[in-house]
Amino acid sequence: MAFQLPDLPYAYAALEPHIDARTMEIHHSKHHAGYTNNLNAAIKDTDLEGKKIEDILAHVSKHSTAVRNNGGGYYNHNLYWEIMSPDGGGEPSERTNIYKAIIRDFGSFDAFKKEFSTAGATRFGSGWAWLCVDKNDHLFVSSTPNQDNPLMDVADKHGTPILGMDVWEHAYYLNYQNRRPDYISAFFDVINWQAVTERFNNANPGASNL
Ligand code: MN3
Repeated sequence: MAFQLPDLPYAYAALEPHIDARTMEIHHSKHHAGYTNNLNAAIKDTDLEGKKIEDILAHVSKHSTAVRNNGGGYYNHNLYWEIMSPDGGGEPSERTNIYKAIIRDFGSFDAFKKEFSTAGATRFGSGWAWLCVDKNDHLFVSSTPNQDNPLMDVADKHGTPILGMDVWEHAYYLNYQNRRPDYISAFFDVINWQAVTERFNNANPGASNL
């Protein structure tokens, strides 16, 4: 079974005015579709066919550059669409495990927001900023170049990503041109904290003890 481009969980225009419909349409129907098709082509008739994307990424150093770039692009965008919502933004509810963990590991929501925003703003060229769960069930912020991510064995910091922000120019240039910080600010207005806390709970067996 080849990897499938997922439908967006909302309309292309749903995240306006924060992220414009044309950017969303090109990003999903051209860029994400391209990564999906190129990943399928790269693994066709190899022993990677039929494997879970997480398992492919965990050993990506053994595979081709095409698998690394397109496998990362496929996974990263699946996550990106899911952790945004037209009903998103603000801060997670104080009752949620993700809120409690952010306070525990960053001190305050604002401190987390600053670290995550800086990770995205200072990523040179194209890449991603991440909020991840490490093997000790603690949160950390990191950033990766190109379509790498923290699941990959080539990543500087390993963890399970639960929030990812695309800072490639294709994610914002039509509306924000070179103003990446304005896009980062707008991204915080569409974060689906319910989806992030669900990912946190799934990544972190100890979440119920918070
Ligand atoms: Mn992208």
